[in-house]
Amino acid sequence: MSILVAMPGYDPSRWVDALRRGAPERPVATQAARGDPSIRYAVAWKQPEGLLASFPNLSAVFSLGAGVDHILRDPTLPDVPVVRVVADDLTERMSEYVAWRVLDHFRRGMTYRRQQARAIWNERPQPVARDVTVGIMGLGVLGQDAARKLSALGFRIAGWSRTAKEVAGIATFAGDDGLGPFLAETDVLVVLLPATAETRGILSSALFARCKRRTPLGEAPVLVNAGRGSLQREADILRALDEGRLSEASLDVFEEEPLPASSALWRHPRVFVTPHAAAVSEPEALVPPMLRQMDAFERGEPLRHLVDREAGY
Ligand code: NDP
Ligand code: OXD
Repeated sequence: MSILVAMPGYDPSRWVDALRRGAPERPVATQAARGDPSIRYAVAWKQPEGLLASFPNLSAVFSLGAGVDHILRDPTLPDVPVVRVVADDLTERMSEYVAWRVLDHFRRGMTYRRQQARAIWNERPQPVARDVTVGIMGLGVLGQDAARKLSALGFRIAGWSRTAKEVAGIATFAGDDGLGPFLAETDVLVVLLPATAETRGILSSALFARCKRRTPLGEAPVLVNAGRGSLQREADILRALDEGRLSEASLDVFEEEPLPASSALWRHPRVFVTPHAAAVSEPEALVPPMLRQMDAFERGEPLRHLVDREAGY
């Protein structure tokens, strides 16, 4: 009944310690010999291709994050359940990031920081939140929580998802047909989509061309992407900023991570970069529910927060 922690390139010690503290009876390994029959569960982040397929008694894979693209990209992934993170701790962290970035753009933080650097005293027009619509792409666990919190701050909220939904207080749109009307409402575009074959490259020139030209802030919409880097075409974002299709952007995720030093995004005056840090996975918060799931699974209960491998999230 051993647990393998597979997160190459990252320090696994806090995960291993939390697992050992929470379940001293379960052996925890960071390096398992390929084919080790004692491995029953894998706790994974970007596991090497082929590794999980080698364990004959693997029963389930637990993602270290809410996203699972890093697990599903392995073409040899065995046909076992994949569980993703759904946890208040991670959700709250993401909503903090989203509220921070939306408020900073909305209250003209970038402009005022530039002005301060040059001792410029120049008050800018400021709309109120009730006149501004935040459009959230991805109305799942994270999107809906961010929507509730932004709504409490007074913003109007529009949400876009793959399947139609009704969410109190939110104007909802779904699928290809809903995208145009959703963008027509949106002043600040917040992206909390998973990386799938369908969402790859969605943040492109074609989408920016369908966005509003002017918002209550007087300029083109703002983009905030904390979903995944594969959603965005970075050359298109830079072009949209320079051509006035986007006014500003906050990006937490990138086509290549770490973002290469040569990327123009680092230096663009209207881009705010964070290093995939919007909502970190904290072992102290995430390991206890993982262990409870393992115990429940062994009692014959179904696993929760399972990934739909067909849909890719
Ligand atoms: P969920 O699975 O709960 O929600 C995903 C949402 O995206 C759903 O509303 C889903 O639609 C929608 N969606 C998926 N595919 C499409 C599509 N083709 N068109 C339109 N909508 C689509 O995921 P979470 O909210 O928990 O997490 C979202 C993502 O956030 C993760 O996958 C991960 O990539 C990212 N993330 C980033 C972090 C960071 O630190 N930057 C931290 C944590 C997560 P439907 O409701 O119809 O299924
Ligand atoms: C996640 C992430 O998917 O941190 O949870 O990116």
